[in-house]
Amino acid sequence: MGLLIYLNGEFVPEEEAKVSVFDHGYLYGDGVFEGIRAYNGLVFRLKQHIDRLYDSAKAINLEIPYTRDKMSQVVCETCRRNNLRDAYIRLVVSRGKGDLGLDPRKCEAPTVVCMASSITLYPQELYKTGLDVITVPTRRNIAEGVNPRIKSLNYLNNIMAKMEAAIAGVEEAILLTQEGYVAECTGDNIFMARDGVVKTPATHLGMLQGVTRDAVIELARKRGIRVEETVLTRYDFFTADECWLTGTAAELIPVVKIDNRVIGDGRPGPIFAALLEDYRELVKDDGAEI
Ligand code: PXG
Repeated sequence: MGLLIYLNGEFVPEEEAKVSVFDHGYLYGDGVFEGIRAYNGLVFRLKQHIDRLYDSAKAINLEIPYTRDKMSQVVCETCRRNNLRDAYIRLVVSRGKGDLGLDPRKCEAPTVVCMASSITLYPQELYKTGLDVITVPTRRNIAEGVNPRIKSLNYLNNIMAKMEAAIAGVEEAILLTQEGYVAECTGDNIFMARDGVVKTPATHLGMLQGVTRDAVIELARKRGIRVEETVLTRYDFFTADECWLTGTAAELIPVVKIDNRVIGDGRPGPIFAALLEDYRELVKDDGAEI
């Protein structure tokens, strides 16, 4: 059976969930979105995702025509209507239907879509063996352009990086900032551990402030592990004891090779393993009820 999609105030079968070709989300990538996950009837950190959606919209001067409460209800209702207790949820708000010019003022009203489906998990094997990643030529957008803090519908920067990783035959790409500091991966944040200290790039360098990233920082501190949000270079990662990525879909996934340098002993490390366990516990009760 097909999915029921929330589209501008109605639930419609997926074959009928259609958006105008004049929507500026389609024509220009003018819009914002969220990727959210529900575990056993709880939408993980829904408030943080909704807040980030509204912040992204604010940054591009897009007024979402719903209150945050209403938007949260839309997310839960979409799960309910599709009988999903474990789900991957996509919320999309685009500028709406306009004319062929760029001018967002000509767009009638934002298009609001919510989709929820069962999640396709990463192969379990990868959590044991770890990923092989590279740094790619495409740099992360500069903050003075489309700020990477905005989860906008324009993901070409990340898609170019993903292609470069695929060309090199590896699973994921690390994007550097314009200055050459490590920023993040194409759809995940990045962490390292060295001598018992956990480090991750500071968000002011230009990256998405991941909900998973924030949760992992909290979990590490709860364990009494020192966490630094700082400026990190490729060298810091080459010489790390451990490295992992964080994201809604991946949760925490280990990295064992960067630009052909083996990280630590080439196997997922103990801090990663402890934090993944903590995270999997956290998602059991840190969420909004569907
Ligand atoms: N950085 C970027 C650029 C992202 O797009 C993250 C980090 C991790 O953020 P969260 O809040 O999820 O911890 C993201 C979000 C997918 C997919 O289907 C994933 C994202 C975006 C778009 C699609 O895998 N990740």
